[in-house]
Amino acid sequence: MELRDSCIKKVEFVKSVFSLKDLPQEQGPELAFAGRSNVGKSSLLNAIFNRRNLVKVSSRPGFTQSLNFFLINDSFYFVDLPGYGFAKAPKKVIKKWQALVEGYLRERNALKGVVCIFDIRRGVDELDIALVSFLKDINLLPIVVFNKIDKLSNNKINKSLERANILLPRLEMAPFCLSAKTKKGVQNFLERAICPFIE
Ligand SMILES: Nc1nc2c(ncn2[C@@H]2O[C@H](COP(=O)(O)OP(=O)(O)O)[C@@H](O)[C@H]2O)c(=O)[nH]1
Ligand SMILES: [Mg+2]
Repeated sequence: MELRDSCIKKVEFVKSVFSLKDLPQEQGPELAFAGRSNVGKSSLLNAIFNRRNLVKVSSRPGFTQSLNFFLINDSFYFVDLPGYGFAKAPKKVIKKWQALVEGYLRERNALKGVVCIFDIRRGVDELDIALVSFLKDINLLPIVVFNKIDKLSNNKINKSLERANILLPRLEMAPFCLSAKTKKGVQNFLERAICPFIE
């Protein structure tokens, strides 16, 4: 599928990885996508892939524990990380999530940045802040995205953003506000955050 007006010309789902030993061989610069379950991570990936349902969108948060690898333009991976912060997840599930995601983030040399997706209505909480801080600690670039702006007025979006800016550690790249649903802000995010990274 050729995408028009996008640096993403070709997308191919490669594999789901449940264990670090099954990681695919490293390609060009890799970008991962992280966020709390239900923030719209899969929806955002579909939006930037310009595909309706390549990435499964769930109405209910699941306990999916895999890293999902998408090969872009035959040359690098985008990686959909399992969502974090299930209130009801068993301790064993959380431990496994941590080992898989933390191991991947720490050890993957091709990985250059992590898109951190938050819900503009909720702002950021301690888990979100811990994620961004951890990425900075291990020298990965956090790219912060606030999704679901279609749910708030501009005034409320600005207030939520101001508060998040105070709570988050200093960012090299200003946060992006967008809606994976209406696609507002997606083109800007693609052009400023994604395309420079892969070109
Ligand atoms: N209103 C609104 N709903 C969204 C947006 N993005 C995702 N959703 C909805 O949020 C729910 C979770 O989306 P999904 O992409 O599966 O989230 P994930 O768990 O982070 O991968 C689904 O019902 C989506 O339709 C958005 O920008 N605006
Ligand atoms: Mg998802």
